[in-house]
Amino acid sequence: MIKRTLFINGVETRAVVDPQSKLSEFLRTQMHLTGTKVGCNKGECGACSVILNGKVVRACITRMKNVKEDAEIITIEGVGSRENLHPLQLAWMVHGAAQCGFCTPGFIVSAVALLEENINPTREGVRDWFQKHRNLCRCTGYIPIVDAVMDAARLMRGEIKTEDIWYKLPQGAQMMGTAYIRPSALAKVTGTWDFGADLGLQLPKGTLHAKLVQAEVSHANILSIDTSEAEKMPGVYRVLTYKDVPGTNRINGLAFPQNKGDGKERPILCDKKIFQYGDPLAIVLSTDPSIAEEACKKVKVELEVLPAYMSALEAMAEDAIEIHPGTPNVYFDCGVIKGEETAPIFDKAKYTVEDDFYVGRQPHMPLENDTGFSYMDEDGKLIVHSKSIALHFHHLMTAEGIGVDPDKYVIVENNAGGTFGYKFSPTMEGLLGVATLVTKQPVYLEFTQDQHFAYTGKRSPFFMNVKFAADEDGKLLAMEGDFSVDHGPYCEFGDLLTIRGTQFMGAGYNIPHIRNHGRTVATNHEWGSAFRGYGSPQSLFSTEVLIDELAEKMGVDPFDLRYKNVYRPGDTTPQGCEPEVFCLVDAMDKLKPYYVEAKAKAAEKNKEGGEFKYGAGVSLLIYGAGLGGVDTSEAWAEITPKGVSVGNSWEDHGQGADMGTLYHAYDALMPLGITPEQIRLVMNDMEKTPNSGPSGGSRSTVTTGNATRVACENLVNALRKPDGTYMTYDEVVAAGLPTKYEGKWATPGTDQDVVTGQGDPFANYMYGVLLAEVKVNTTTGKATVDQLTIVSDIGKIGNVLLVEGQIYGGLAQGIGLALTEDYEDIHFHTSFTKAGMPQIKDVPDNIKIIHQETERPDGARGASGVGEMPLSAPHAAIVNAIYDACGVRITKLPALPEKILAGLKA
Ligand code: MCN
Ligand code: FES
Ligand code: FES
Repeated sequence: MIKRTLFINGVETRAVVDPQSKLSEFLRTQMHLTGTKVGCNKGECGACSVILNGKVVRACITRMKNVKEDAEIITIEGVGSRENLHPLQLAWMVHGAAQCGFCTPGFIVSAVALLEENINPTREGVRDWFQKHRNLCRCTGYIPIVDAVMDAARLMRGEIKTEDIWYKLPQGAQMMGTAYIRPSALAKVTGTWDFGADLGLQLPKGTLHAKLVQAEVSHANILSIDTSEAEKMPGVYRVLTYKDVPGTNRINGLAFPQNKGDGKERPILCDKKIFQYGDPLAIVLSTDPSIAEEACKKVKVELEVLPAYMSALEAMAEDAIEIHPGTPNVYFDCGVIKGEETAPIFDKAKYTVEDDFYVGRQPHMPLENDTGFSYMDEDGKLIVHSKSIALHFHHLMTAEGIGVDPDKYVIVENNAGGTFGYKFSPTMEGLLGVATLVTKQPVYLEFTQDQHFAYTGKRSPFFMNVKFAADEDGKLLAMEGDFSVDHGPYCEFGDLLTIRGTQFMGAGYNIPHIRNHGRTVATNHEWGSAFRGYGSPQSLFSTEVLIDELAEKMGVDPFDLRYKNVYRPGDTTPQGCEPEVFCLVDAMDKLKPYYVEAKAKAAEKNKEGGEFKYGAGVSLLIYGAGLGGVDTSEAWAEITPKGVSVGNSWEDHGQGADMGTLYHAYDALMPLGITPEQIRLVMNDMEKTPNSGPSGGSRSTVTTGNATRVACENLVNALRKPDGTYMTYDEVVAAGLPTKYEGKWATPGTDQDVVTGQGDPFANYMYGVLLAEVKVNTTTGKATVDQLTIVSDIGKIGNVLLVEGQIYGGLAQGIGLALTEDYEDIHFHTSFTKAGMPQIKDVPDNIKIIHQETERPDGARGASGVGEMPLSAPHAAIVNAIYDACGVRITKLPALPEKILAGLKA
């Protein structure tokens, strides 16, 4: 131990610390300053940034022995308070620069040091600073963050005042369509928004820490698991294996009836087999996490290692054994049969084009690792807190496996530091549930970054072969497709994902005749979970690159070829139904001048010669809002003495469910004349909030937004008096009327037929057209995105900050998907850097968003969703631009420098 006198946020403190401990641990656990977050815990993300003696340091890689006597430390708690915000905190709120908010304290602290050094930085100077200090953000695409720093600097220089930038809702105005600041922003910028690990530190004394024994091979039969040594270790409370699980020990993957398996192949704790690297084999429990960790090493596992099939193609080989004995590795098939037989059309068509495509295992990389905890409440209910974005699904999927009475089981969503879809699957709910149900003790479990990479789902790779046939004018006549989806060993939502392939290959264009066939394949790679875009980034990549190939073959401009074929009245989607609106022609008209300019600019620069080649590429961006078929949601509204409480389970990854709920509620409650501050949001606790469905499929605005509006309207209608005024809370109670009213919503739509793919699955779609401008270094092969211009049409905008934040963030993830991101190598792709997450300088500061607001008939007051559209196909525009620049056609992502270089050499 060492003794240190420290000045923390200006307060002199005497601390006794382990010299080997980390500054982040000291601040969080000893000083209870949990505003400092820990993400990677490896020095790569900047979430833990603090100022130490005037310099920004990453507290997770700063050992206490290196924190000198009398050191001055500033954490987010010392930057500003709720009552007295620092200009940076204020500007962060105004610009919507905190989405999930996990990176926010680190960024703000880092920016404080920047502005202390230079109060008048350029935008590029700000970007250089965050690059140098490794501040990563996965949500915002960085642009709102730079905007916030620039405005904070102006505030500090006295050039503008708070009133100039602070959004104030005009009296009597509706909130929808404004830049109203989200309710959680204040807590996020002050470091008081508690995530799972922060709540974990506040759990009662005696809480057990769970550590996992996990598989280190990808496929094996389990011969034995011996926990005796581990159990003998002093301080170990209990070691649990499959034998201790009270329930069926299976997660219910909610398989489609056409699935050849029963969907119950994922064990909570492995019993007979290991199906993938990272599978959990035992849970060690101790009040001391380091003892639990040590004891894990003492658990002996005897295995018979089996061949591991690390791709769909390997698992489909004739001699491959069944990963789940009794269920074929190819366990689900679906397709599209639209119009006439395509073979004769291909025979006769003037132009045909065919290619193979691959979009791989993009990792989600939220800054916050998976974290949760569980306990029995005083009524004997099992309560699990996690990052679930599908509370009611996960309840259904895990209750039987854990062995808990569904009526005595509740899931609560903790504030989440981003999920991007990985938490559409249960991760630790089963493990926590079993640990608490067996021991009756509170249990806390947090994944390290390595565990997070190893035991959370990834984007499922698609292997695709696609063909287009077109007439002499370039009108598309037919499409044929064949694709295999590598979904890892667990089928959860893999069938639905494969159906998405049939919905988005060729989407956006009128293709009268289609034959498409997709199959879902079990492999031993990481299990596939939802990832923002869910099937569209894979599908659209194939057709959005293929259309460029067709244009090249025809000798026409790819923009013009798209323009000729995009949906117009009378046209139909691959599902054979009319799109709900026809907005792509207008969107392309808006983008055209930018495209022409970009092409001219690139040609000009290319004429100058040199190492770099410049190019421009385009793609359509499309996603359907909803789960497919009829999609339902529920909410409630209740009058209280203080105003109105509004309840729903609009799970928040960071996208802004709080703000979405607030504007839907406020506008519906306007007749009551209440202020936004009088609306209390009660969200994401199954004990209190109804089944609003998951926050996936960009469905929540349409479904839960509407359910929330209906609940509030029902309340308003119930309170209306004959003279047109409204009852107060006291009057309602005195009249003996109910105070609480439900709202329900169901989208129209029909499930599509699994074999023919025909139906009308989505009430509405989100559309975009994207222009990417890139440069390629012909010496290194490295491609860089210089500029992006998007025309976005998501119907009516709910909140400008949310929508633009979603678009910037989605596009930034698209840059990663296009150029760097991967989780193919389970032993290498295990950190943000190695897995290719874009830093600020990898994302251009130049992203232009042009809004087109075509009202959606079945939207939420004209709005569709937005979350997934910007990640549906930006990588296709980028890859098309790479081809335009240097003639290298990348069809298998990511477009790493070595692939481009090999293409250049060839
Ligand atoms: N919104 C709006 N106006 C519209 C549509 C939406 O203001 N016309 C706002 C909504 O209020 C919400 C956000 O935009 O705050 C996204 O809304 P919507 O598209 O309806 O999607 P969901 O709320 O269902 O969010 C889920 C979606 C998905 S599926 C993934 S994955 C995703 C995403 O949103 N993961 C995210 N965005 C994310 N953003 C962050 N920061 N972190 C994630 O993990
Ligand atoms: Fe410290 Fe990531 S850099 S948590
Ligand atoms: Fe930056 Fe979520 S707001 S990581």
